[in-house]
Amino acid sequence: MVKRVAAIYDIHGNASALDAVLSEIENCHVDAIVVGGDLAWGPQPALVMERILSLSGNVYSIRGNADREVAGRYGAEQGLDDWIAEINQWCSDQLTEPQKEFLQNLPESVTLNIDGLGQVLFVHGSPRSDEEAIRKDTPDSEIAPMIDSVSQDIIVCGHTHIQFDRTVLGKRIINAGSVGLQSAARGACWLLLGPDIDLRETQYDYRHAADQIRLWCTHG
Ligand SMILES: [Mn+2]
Repeated sequence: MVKRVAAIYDIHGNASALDAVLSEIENCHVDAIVVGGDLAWGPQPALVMERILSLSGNVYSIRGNADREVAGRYGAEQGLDDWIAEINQWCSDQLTEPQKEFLQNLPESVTLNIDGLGQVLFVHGSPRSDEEAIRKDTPDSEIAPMIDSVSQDIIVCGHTHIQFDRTVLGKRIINAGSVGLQSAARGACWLLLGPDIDLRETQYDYRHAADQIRLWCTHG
């Protein structure tokens, strides 16, 4: 049983957003961090991997679709568009072999028993696929077959980059949102669990972050 857990999903190679969230997490006295997949696909793959791999304490990482694609250098052979293939391969080139092996070998889910909440299942997309989307407005009938073999009462997911908290067929489904590639929010979104469920958004200087990335891309 753990008391408080931070869930950080879809960091997508944004080191500034990750740093902002990690420093806020330090003040929350969590017992564990769940890293919910799609870590490296983005502008700063190596920085993000270094940060994640140097975290101390209980860290449970799960694999997202983009981690699979970066680690495996997915390209046109896998039916991807050219620009996605190019990003996968560029990100892959930024990482060391051990970093890629780490991504490749991550489990697809983790379950934690959290004080006040019980058994919580963490997945990237849906419980049956790392690239299946569950959104705020996905019809219950579409979600039903995705969750019918799940025994836990609470499911935490990501992948679609917008936070929500809804109940479908008796299961509470929470999307942690995205730390680094937000679709709706300005800040870095994540989730604090135990004993409550707290959808968090950490503000950071995204203009400065973008400048840093541009500088780095221009001058290597
Ligand atoms: Mn994803």
